Amino acid sequence: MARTVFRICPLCEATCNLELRIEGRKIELARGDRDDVFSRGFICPKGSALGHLESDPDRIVSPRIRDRKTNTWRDVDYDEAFAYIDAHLPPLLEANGRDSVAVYMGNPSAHNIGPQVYNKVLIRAVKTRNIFSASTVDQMPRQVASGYLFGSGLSVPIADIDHTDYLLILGANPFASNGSLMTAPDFPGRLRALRARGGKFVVIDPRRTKTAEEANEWIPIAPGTDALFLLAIANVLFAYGLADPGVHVMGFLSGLDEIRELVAPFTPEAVSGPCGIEAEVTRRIAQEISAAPSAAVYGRIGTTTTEFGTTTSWAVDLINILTGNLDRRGGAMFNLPAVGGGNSSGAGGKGRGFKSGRRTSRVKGHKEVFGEMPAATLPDEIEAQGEGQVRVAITVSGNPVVSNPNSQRLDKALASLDFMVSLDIYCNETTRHADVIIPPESLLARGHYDLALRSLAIRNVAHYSPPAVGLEPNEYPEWRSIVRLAAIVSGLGHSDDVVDQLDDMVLRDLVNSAVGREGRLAGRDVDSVMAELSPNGRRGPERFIDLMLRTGPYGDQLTIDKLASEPHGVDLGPLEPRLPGVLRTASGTIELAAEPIVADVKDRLSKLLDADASAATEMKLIGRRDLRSNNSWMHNIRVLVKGKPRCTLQVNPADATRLGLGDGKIAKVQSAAGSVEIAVEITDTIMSGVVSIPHGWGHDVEGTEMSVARDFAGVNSNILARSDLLDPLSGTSVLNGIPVEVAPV
Ligand SMILES: Nc1nc2c(c(=O)[nH]1)N[C@H]1C(S)=C(S)[C@@H](COP(=O)(O)OP(=O)(O)OC[C@H]3O[C@@H](n4cnc5c(=O)[nH]c(N)nc54)[C@H](O)[C@@H]3O)O[C@H]1N2
Ligand SMILES: Nc1nc2c(c(=O)[nH]1)N[C@H]1C(S)=C(S)[C@@H](COP(=O)(O)OP(=O)(O)OC[C@H]3O[C@@H](n4cnc5c(=O)[nH]c(N)nc54)[C@H](O)[C@@H]3O)O[C@H]1N2
Ligand code: SF4
Ligand SMILES: [Mo]
Repeated sequence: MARTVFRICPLCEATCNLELRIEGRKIELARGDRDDVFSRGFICPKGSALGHLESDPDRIVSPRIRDRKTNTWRDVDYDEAFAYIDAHLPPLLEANGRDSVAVYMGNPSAHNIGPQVYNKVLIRAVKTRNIFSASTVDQMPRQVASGYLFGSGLSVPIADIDHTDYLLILGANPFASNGSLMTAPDFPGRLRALRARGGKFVVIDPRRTKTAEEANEWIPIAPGTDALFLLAIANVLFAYGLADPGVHVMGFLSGLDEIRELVAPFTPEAVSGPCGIEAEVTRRIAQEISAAPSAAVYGRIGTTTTEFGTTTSWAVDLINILTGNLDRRGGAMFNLPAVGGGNSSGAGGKGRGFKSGRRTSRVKGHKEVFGEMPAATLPDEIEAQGEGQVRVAITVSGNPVVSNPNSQRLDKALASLDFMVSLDIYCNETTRHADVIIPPESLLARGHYDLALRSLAIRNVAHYSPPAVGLEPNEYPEWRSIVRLAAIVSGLGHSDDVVDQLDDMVLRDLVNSAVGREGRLAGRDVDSVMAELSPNGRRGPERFIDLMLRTGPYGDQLTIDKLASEPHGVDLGPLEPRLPGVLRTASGTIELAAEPIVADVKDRLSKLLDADASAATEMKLIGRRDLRSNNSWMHNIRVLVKGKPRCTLQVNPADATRLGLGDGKIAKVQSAAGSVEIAVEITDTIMSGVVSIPHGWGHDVEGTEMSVARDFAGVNSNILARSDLLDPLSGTSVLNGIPVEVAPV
C-alpha cells in the first residue's frame, strides 16, 4: 500500500523537506512539503529525482571485494567484507604505522547522519595525521576566518536574507546551487521577496549568472580579486567616515585602528586594474551598503576556492562589521542551533581561540587546520617514500579523483596503494581503486538530521526525519560500518557486536562529561541518562543527537522523539543577536587584526595591486554549477543529465574571435597541471579574459560502473587544477582563477 512520508532532502544545503509517496521501498513521487516550517513546499529537480537515485540499477547495494589480479569484483555480505578488511588492514597498520593510513571524507558526509556523528570516532581510532576532506576544496577558508575573528570555525555570520534591505553576493550562484554556508530553502524566492519589499541585491561574479540576472546589478570581477574589492570598500568606509561598527559591537572589537592603516593602500583606484572594476563603482557600492537601513555581504565558493580564500572570507565579515551590520537584524547574524555547538556551550564570551598547525604534513610541511591536511597534498603523501608514507586509504562518501585538484596524479596515486576501503553508493572514478566497497542502507532506512547545516541556517529550525522503512536482510546502516572500521583499526576485531560496545562507550564518555559540567544534565547519574537515551534498545546516531538536543540551548522539550513527531519541523524563530556570548577568542573580542590575516594582506595580497586584469595575456579558468547536477555523483540519473550538454567551456564572444574558437567546436585547454579537450559554448554571460568549465564530470574512465554518466561523460575540470596552488592560511585548493591557455583543436 502506498504511503506518504516526509523527509529532509539530503542532496544539498537547502534542506528542503520532501513529501514522498512510497510503495514499499519505491519512491513513486517526490514533491515539496508545503507544510514544512522552513522550506514551505520548495523543491528542485534533484529533489524530485530522488526516486531515480534510489532505484538506479548501477547503485551498489551489496558490499564487494576486488580481486587485484583480475581486477574483477565479487559481491559479498557485510560480515565477509569486514573480515576481509580485518585480515588486510591491521597488518599494514602494524608494519607501516598509523600515518600510513589516509582518511578522505567527502561532501555527503555532511548530509548523512552516520558520518556526521561517527566520522570523528573513526578518525580518533585511526590516529593518523593524514585526515583529508572536501572542506579543503570548499569552505575551509570561511572556517579559518571565523576561527580567527570569533574563535570558532562554525561561527559563520549568516546573511539575514529575510529581513535585510541590501545583500551583496560575491562568488555564489544560489539560483543554481540553492545556497551554501547559508541554509535557506527557496533561496531564489527569498531573493525575489527581498526585491519585492523594496530591497536590493547586487552580484559580483565573472559570469552573469541567473542570480546576477535577477539582481538589481551585476558587477563582473576578475577571478581571485574579491579581497581587493572588499578592502577597497573598507578603505572608502574609513575615508568617508562611514566606518561605524555600532555600539553593540564596539565593546567587543579589537584591532580596528590597525585595520584602518592596513587598508589604506587599497583605494578604489588601486584595485580597479586588478579587479577590472571602475573606482566609482566600488565607491558607490561602499556608500550603498553603508546607507542601507540594513545590509549583509555574503561570499561563497567563488571567494573561498581562490588564492586568497581566507582573507576574502575575513574581508566579507570586515565589511559587515564596519557597516554596523554584524549581529543585528537584517545584517549578518549567528545561528543558535538546537543541538548546541562550540559557540553555545560553556560560559561563553571567551575561549581558547583558533590556532592552526599543531601538526604539519610530512612532505610539504603544510599546516593542519581544524585537524585536517590540505586535500591537494594527498598525492604527495602517497607518492613520496619514507617513514609515514600513505599506503592505505579510507574514503567515506567522497570522489576525490574528480573533485580534487590534479586529478590524474591523484588517480595514479590511489592506484598504487596497498589497500583501500570506500564507503560509497557507486563504483566510480575513485572507488574503482578500492579493494572493498561498502554501501550504506537505503536513504529511506536511515534517519536524517543536519547537524552542521542547521548551524548555518537563516532561521533557527530543528528537524529530524526518522527512517521511513526498516532494514532489509542484507542491508547495513552506514553508521555501523563506520564504527566497525573504527573497531578494526583499533585492533578490536571485525565482529558486529563490537559496534554496540564501541557505540555505548563513546556515548557514555559524552554523558559522563555532560553530567560533570554545568548545564541541564549536571549532577545526573550516568546510567539513568544512558537509559533515557536508549528507549527500546535505541542506539546509533539518534542517541547522540538526542543528547545534544537535551543539552542544547533550547532545553529539554526538544528531544529526538519530540522532533520525530513533528514531520514538518520545529521553528525556533529568527536569528537573534548573540554577541558577546558567541565569542570564543582568547581575548573575548572579535579579533579583527589577527596576525596571520594581517600578514597575508601585507605580504601577498598587496602584490596584486600592481596587476592589471585587462593586460593579462592568459585566460583564467573558473567553475560553475548547474541546477540539475550535484558535484560528481548525480550524473547517472537520466532525467537530470538529458538535454543540452552541461559540461562545456564557456567563452566570451570577443575571446572566441581572438582565439579562433567556434561555438560547439572543440578547444584544448592547457594549464600547468594538464590539459583537456572540450566543446566551446560562446556566450556573453562570461566576462572577457575568463573561461568556465563545471567540475564533477569526466566519467569516461575505465573501470567505473555508471552507465548513464558514461554516456554524458563530459571532461574532468580538475585535471587542470594544480595541487601546488593553495590558500596558505587554510590549505584550500585554488579551483577558481586557474591560469590556462585555450586554443582550437
Ligand atoms: N574544480 C572544482 N572542483 C571542486 C569544486 C568546484 O567548485 N570546482 N567544488 C568542491 C566542493 S564545494 C565540494 S563539496 C567537493 C565535493 O567533493 P567530494 O565530496 O569528494 O565529491 P562528491 O562529488 O560530492 O562525491 C560524493 C561521493 O559520495 C557518494 N555518495 C553519495 N551518497 C552517499 C551515501 O549516502 N553514502 C555514501 N557512503 N556515499 C555516498 C557518491 O557516490 C560520490 O562518490 O568538490 C569540490 N571540487
Ligand atoms: N545544483 C547544484 N547545487 C549545489 C552543488 C552542485 O554541484 N550542484 N554543490 C553544492 C556544494 S558542495 C556547494 S559548496 C555549493 C556552492 O554554492 P555556490 O557558491 O553558490 O556555487 P556556484 O554555483 O558554483 O557559484 C559560484 C560562483 O562563483 C563565481 N566565481 C568564480 N570565481 C570567482 C571569483 O574569483 N570571484 C567571484 N566573485 N566569483 C567567482 C562563479 O562564476 C559562480 O557563479 O553548492 C551546493 N549546491
Ligand atoms: S534545493 Fe537541495 S535540498 Fe532542496 S530539493 Fe533541491 S537538492 Fe534537495
Ligand atoms: Mo561543497
